[in-house]
Amino acid sequence: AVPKTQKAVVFYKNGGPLKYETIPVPVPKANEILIHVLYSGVCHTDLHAWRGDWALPTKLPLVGGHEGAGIVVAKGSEVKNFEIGDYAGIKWLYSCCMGCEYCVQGAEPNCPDGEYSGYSHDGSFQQYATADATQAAHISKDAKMDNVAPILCAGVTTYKALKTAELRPGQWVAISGAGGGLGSMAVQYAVAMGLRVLAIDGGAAKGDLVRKLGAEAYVDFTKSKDVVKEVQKITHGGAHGVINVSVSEQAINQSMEYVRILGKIVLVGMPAHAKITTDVFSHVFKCDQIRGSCVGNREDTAEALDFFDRGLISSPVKVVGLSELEEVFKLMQEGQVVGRYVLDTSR
Ligand code: 8ID
Ligand code: ZN
Repeated sequence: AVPKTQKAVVFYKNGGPLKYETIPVPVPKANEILIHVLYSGVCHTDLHAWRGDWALPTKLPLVGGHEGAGIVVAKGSEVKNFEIGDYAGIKWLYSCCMGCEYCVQGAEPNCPDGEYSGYSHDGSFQQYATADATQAAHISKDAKMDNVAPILCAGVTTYKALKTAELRPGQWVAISGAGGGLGSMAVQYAVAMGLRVLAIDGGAAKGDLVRKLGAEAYVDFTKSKDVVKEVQKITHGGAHGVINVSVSEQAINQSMEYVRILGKIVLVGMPAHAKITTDVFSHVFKCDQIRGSCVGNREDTAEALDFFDRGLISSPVKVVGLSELEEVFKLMQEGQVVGRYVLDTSR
């Protein structure tokens, strides 16, 4: 039976206390499923949301989280695509209108009427969360729940970002911020897609991780005298594509310099108030392209999960209790998270 109350992490103002408290279990609307969230990844977006880093305001009070993996325990009257007992995932895109010009061409994350889990709709930092059944992810019964959780945002997002870069097997992709949550997924999807990976991040622990995940080269931005020159040297002329998943304006601007002639710069990480500056002359002469990439649609989600199901992606997770979210945010703020933290909602 579904309980009436549950544990959640709630904040009442941006940057305010993160309260581990007892709140009511939400009741699913006609279009929703109720998911018993077993594990939730902690994405840097959750930290941005709590701090209020972006121009887009969050709902308040808010239960954050958008990488939730769990079991369907109840469903609304209109739901046809999930049964009780199915495994389901909570993604960043809670819902979209499905009818606008962007939705109809599959650009669901770009819907102007989109709602976001853990941002405008209470998310996965609670034991029971509601999800719009159309957007909720279908998770295989064979999946390990703590490992599959990071696929729902970090995996989907980096897989889609790599598609957005339109690279060919054998080309170099630089992944800036490679040792973090998104980065450690990006390295593996890139390898699985036949790309050569140059990873950029800071410190020996992240270097060890990205090499283990298949990166051919590692540039440590805390040690390198000149990141741009080093990347250009290793790749013999610059990376064909760059996936920017760092939370650093400087790193993003460096990628404009070390990208190869005709290369593609994909923007994914969103440091607060960051601007990209580019020299028009070199932009024109290089004919490089800057492209934004925002999570993925339902098809990207199913494909990203399929790579995981086939054993091509392993999640470098550390599991801690839901009650420890504040400590995870602290480590993340300091750039100390290697791979992904996943919260066990039972403790
Ligand atoms: O759809 C999207 N576009 C999307 C989806 C999910 C997340 C965007 N994001 C955004 C988040 O909001 C955040 O801004 O992507 C960014 C990264 O999220 P994350 O991977 O969850 O964060 P993390 O685990 O903290 O990893 C960030 C890494 O960047 C490194 C850090 O060391 C860390 O490993 N980094 C930093 I900070 N400065 C760097 C630099 N100068 C750097 N790496 C290289 N060079
Ligand atoms: Zn995320």
